[in-house]
Amino acid sequence: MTPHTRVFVAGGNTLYGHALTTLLRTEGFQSLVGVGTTEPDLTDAAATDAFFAQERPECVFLCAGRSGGIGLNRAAPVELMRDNLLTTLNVLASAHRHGTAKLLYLASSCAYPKHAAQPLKVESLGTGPMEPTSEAYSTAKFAGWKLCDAYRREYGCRFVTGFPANAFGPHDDFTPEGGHVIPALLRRAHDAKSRGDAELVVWGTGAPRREFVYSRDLARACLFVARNYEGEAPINLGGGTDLGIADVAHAVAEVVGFKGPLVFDTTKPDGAPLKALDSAPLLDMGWRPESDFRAALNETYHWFLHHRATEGRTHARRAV
Ligand code: GFB
Repeated sequence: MTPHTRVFVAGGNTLYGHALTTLLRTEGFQSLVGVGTTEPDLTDAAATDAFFAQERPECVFLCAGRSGGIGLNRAAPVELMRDNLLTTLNVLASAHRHGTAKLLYLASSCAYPKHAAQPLKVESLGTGPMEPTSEAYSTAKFAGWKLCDAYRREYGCRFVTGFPANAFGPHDDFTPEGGHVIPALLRRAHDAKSRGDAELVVWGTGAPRREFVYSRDLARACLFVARNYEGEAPINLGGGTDLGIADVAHAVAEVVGFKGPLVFDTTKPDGAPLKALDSAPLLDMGWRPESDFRAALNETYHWFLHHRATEGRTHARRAV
């Protein structure tokens, strides 16, 4: 990859996509295609193919496809699965047809078996049932990985799949019902403080643990993999911070300045008990995360404060 490589961040208006586009610009990439409104509707096969025929991207980061937290996965499994299957099918087909040299597909850690040994190794993929609350979406992401693999085996395409840890950061979905735990709690803690609420409601028991990666670190890991990884096996994109949900909620309350007690709503699902990735292959190649969790949480909250006016019109990661 050189600064003149034609790069397409498919799903540029997502959490991952914004972080990647910002990083690529910072790194001096001058030939980004399909940025902003020039990105076609990737659920439309003809529009996607016309875009690839015209722009002929040499490197593609496939971050497209709607996603959301445990609440959205329960509320809209059809929309999430369809959107991810369609965008992935169309982008992979056009990338192959128009000679994209390298493609990194971003799957999801929820595609791992719910009770696989932790930390999660890629070898455990497909060895057991997935977490039911997000099964439709996870199945689409699993299928995306398998399709990348099939293109590699049948046509020799350099299509690599990355499995990110739970990411957070600027441009996330901060809606209280649809967002992932960190943006949703930041929003709810902010609203609770503004209203003077006595307590902050946290979903579930607070006992589950998650590995969190800041979107800026994830973008750096994606670029590192695009530049340096040619393996056939998928690769975990973690190296983040492993935390209990109750601890996350306390950190969020402190960052927002909410002083009241946390109340755990156990009528809401906990989801998988633990999701930590084994990212040794990536770390052994020399990549390292740079962000401090607390500082990243602070930055994310301040981005939210600055952008909350536009929050209703957020990007692909929105409630259906
Ligand atoms: O972030 P989250 O929805 O992702 O939930 P998952 C993580 C944990 O936070 C769960 C708890 O145990 C939730 O019960 N939690 C507490 C909350 N308060 C809240 C809240 O206000 N909102 C949310 N959303 N959670 C997702 C999958 O599962 O992981 C997605 O559903 C995707 O498809 C994503 O794969 C990476 O890790 O549980």
